[in-house]
Amino acid sequence: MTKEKSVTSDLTSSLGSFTRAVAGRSPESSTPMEVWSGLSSNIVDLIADDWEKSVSRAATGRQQHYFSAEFLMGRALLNNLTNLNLVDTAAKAVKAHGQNLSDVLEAEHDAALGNGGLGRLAACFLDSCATLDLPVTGYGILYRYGLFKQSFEDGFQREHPDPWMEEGYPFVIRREEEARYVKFDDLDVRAVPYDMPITGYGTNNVGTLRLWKSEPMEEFDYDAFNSQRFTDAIVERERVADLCRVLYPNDTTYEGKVLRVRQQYFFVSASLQTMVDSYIAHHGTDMSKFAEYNCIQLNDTHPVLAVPELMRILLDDHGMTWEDAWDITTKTFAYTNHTTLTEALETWEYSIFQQLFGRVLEIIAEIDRRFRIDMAQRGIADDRIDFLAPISQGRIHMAWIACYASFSINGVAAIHTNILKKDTLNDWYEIWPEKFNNKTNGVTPRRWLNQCNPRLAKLLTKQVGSDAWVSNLDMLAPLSAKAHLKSIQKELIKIKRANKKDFADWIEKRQGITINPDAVFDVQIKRLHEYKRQLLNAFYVLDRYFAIKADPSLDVTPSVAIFGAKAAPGYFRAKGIIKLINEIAELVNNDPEIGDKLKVVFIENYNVSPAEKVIPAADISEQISMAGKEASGTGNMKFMMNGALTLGTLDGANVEIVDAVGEENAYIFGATEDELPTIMASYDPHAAMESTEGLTRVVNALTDGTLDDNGSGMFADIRRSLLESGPGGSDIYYVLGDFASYREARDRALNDYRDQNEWARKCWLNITLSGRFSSDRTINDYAREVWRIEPVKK
Ligand code: 475
Repeated sequence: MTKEKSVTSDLTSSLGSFTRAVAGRSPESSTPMEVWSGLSSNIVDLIADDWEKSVSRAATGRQQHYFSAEFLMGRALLNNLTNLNLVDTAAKAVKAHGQNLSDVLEAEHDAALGNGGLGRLAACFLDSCATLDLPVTGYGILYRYGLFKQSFEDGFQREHPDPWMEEGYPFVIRREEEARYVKFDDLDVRAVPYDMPITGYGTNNVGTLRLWKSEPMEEFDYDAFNSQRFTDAIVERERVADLCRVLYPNDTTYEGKVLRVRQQYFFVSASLQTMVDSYIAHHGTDMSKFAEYNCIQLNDTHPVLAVPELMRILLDDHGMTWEDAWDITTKTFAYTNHTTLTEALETWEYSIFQQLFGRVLEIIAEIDRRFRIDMAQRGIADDRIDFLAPISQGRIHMAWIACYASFSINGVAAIHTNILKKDTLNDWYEIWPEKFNNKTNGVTPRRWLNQCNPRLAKLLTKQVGSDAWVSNLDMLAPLSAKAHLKSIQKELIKIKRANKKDFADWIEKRQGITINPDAVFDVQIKRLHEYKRQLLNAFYVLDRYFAIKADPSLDVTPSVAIFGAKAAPGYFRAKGIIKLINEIAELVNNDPEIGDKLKVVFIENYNVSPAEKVIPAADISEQISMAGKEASGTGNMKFMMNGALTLGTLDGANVEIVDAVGEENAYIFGATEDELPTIMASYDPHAAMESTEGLTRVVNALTDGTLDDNGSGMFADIRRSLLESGPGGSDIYYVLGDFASYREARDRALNDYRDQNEWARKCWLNITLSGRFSSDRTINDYAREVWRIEPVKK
């Protein structure tokens, strides 16, 4: 037998065994879900030994720990098969059992343990750390329900629970013996870790994501169960299970829920305990070198309770002095900020901390007391000290604790870091400029190119001469010189057309909408937020609709406006915008006079796996936030890698994308971040509307009967947000002001698309010049400049 044949037959036979064990019947008569479970278990079996070795190798030297309340992992099976180079073998093995690999892959639930950008970034980072052989472990929460499932009813968003693990999930392993106890003043819980292996590409190194689950201290409270209090005992058990039951569905907004702060303390306390225990096991009980061996990255402020918790452990469990403990703590933590929106700033009511963890609050109070003395000695004015103190106005300020205790503070794109320095965190920057640094985000080219776009991956591999670009994306740069070649352009056009056909088939099957693969696919996928300006996009579509209606002979480039977005369940206006887009879709898609000229698609229940379908099919990438508001964006990078052109403002990482490809290879519009303060000071949205041709007609459509919000008042609210003055109004995201410039840029892009070869040339430049947006580059920067860790030698 040749090697390949024997590998296939091995996997065929083991897949049979694993599936039988899971399903209790032959793989031939199992459901795709059962075969998925069998194959996934089989994969864990294949990586188990490498995983074990990687974990023990990492434990001896300096390690990095990534603390995050969110990890938006998506699906795992295909990712692991790709990393292990087993996709073809698995396809054959599955087929040998009368099943089909793509059905099996489609059976997998997304692990949606995150809201959006921040959570997905954490997932990309873990992929890069594993691929780069870096000793990094992720720590988070095993939410029983991931981000809600979205459905549309009459065009309104409805939320449903997402019990993603209920059918079993072989990629997390319960580590009973590693359980820890976490104490609250009113509740003690057991924290049980579930470890997920993170395979890397082209390496035997396997990283770990440790997700904590809360359980009752004792399996049964026998006294209670044996007495009249049986139901009370059950209720108590459930109170503990509640702790990690649900992921809070807010993106870039803060909600002061007691359960949320419990979740935060729960996972950081358990994680620190295992880190400290591992340190002692390898380096002894002298804690003085803790920060030499351990560094913790705080993914925004959600894990900031780790600061007082590490102090507590060092003071109370290890008898250290305050000065020594503080010295170690401030050498351990590094903090990443992900948003400058004020509504995201995490502050907690003092009384909540009093109720939950008195000792931690005592420590925060001592940090506060010493902070005030420290600042006074630096000659800082009293009112400024009070503003920056960990405790002020009866609240605990998590970002201030993070800034004070961390040795590194970073933003996630150049423009964002500059805004932190000059504005959001300016006071801190003036005291400690050396703490500040920029780490522009990146995305993993494994999932977001190699895996989701196999046709393009094949072309790149052919052009590079090997698949080495998959773990070194800069290798694509020299290929940019081929952009002018007709042969390259032709192949690229063919690939994009095939991807668009795949997406059209997928969406037709999923939602019953027919779209033409020859139309321009114009895509905006991201959380629904006013600052991201999906409304601007929707207004363009309406305006275009009216223009075609007014002149049916208008020569337009056929296009499909594709949206994907979830709104926070309590965010009324964002839900109104979802309803609006669905109503526009209803109007446009059912008008025979419009036909293929314009279509609107709203991808229901947008998540990681639908993103993997639509990104390779996109022609235009909508990145249209009000300048200064989007910290970075990471979708913009995924589109670029897959050969879509950016239609965007000079915001977040768009600035660096344009810097990489040149302004002539993107469509940039709108007011810039430095212009906006002056503009907004005298901005009159009414005047902007009236002076922009067609815009009044569009805005009126909200309330003149053209569109129906079923009496919800949502569309009147949207109109108010633009035209009324005062809070909640005044068009604070400058939608009407930027409309003319946006329309011009989008029209120009649609027109340029007609020259297919020229368009393909630009796409090729975007693809080949996307190297710096690989999360491998980002992680190498963190590893060298912040974490100071080295790849672990094998
Ligand atoms: C930015 N989430 C993107 C991305 O850096 C950026 C905040 C509070 C509570 C819950 N979730 C959040 C965020 O702030 C967030 O996702 N921010 C995003 O982080 C990665 O690319 O511009 O909006």
